[in-house]
Amino acid sequence: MQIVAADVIVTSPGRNFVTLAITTDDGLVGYGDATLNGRELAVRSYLADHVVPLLIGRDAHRIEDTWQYLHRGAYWRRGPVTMAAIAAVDVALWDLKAQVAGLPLYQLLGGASRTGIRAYGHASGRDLPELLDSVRARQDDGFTAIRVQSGVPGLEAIYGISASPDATGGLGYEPARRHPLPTEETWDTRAYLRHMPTVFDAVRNEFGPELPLLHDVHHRLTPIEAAKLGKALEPYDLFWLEDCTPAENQESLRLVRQHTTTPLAIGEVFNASVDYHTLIREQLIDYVRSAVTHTGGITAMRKLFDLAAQYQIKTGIHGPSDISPVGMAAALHLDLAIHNFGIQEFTPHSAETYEVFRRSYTFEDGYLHPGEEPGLGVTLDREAAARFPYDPAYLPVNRLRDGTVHDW
Ligand code: KDG
Ligand code: MG
Repeated sequence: MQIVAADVIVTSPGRNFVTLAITTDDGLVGYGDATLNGRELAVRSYLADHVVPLLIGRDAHRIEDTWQYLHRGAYWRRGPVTMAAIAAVDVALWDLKAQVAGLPLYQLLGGASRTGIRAYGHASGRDLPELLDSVRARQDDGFTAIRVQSGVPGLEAIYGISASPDATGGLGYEPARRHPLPTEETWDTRAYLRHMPTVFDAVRNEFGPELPLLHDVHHRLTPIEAAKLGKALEPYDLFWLEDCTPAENQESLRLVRQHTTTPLAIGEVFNASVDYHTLIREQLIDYVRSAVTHTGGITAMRKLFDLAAQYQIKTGIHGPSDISPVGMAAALHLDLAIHNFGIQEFTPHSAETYEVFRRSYTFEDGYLHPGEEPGLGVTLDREAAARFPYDPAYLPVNRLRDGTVHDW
């Protein structure tokens, strides 16, 4: 099975996506997601200029060899652009192998370990009444686990709550704004730390003790601030507290862990398993948050998850709207097959996105399933994609009240 073509397709059906389509001499096409929010064209160039020429003529069955060839062969390792590019090649090759086998991809990963993939949805509100309505709306959608993000009095905009209605008319999640320059937000740690326990108190009072609740701090706290928040939220029994500190300082999680039993999830900005070495070996986290799209594809994620499993650490694959349906499908095949599955983030895409990407995965009664089509079960309609040309969009930048740039 020889690779005869590899095309990088950048399309913007509601938001920007980068997709790699690998064609074989049998006429099969495999897809991989290489979307890097706000830096899409860097990955397009990495793929088109430096990877595609190396793929032509290669045996598409040699997945591990191709992964190592692109990783070790580049000499320059890791980094989000490189690892998103390698991920796209890897997922496209797994898609092809499963299509040739006539099996859904999860069967090649060991088969199903469960009947469905529990997903968590996003609830958000600028104030409490709006947030409580949003939690109800997610329950009506079928979600049985819900991430809670709330506005903070005195702060105009904050991560997790869109400044404007989304594609579906609701107060959406999408943080990337179509603007030539990033928008700016203001951050106040003390106001946030004071407010969040009151939010979870209200949500627990309204919805009772059973509903699993999650929260994303989005890298904004120091270790001691994160420890304080984890401790303050203990009475509300969170499923997880996500990215409580800028996690690249792995050792800082020792301090957080020492002070709180609130479960911790980290890793959506990581792109290699070495980013987790201390976190996993010292059991400083409970959930690994990498995206298949950003962490080297199925080949690398499988190894990472197997390492985590030995330390009773589970998975919570990153699944925001900037992971395309191709990246989402790759996550679902892994989720179904691995033993140490925890939960899957799921933010349904817009109708325009689903015009471009035809998918076999389903969401029903709170559970996702990748479907039974051979391969990944997602294809891209090139004519539809061409109707939505690339449109620059950036994630916001965060500043403290005195103007200092802060983690967003
Ligand atoms: O591109 C950035 C988003 O993917 C990120 O902000 C989403 O934190 C996120 C989440 O947990 O989904
Ligand atoms: Mg997050």
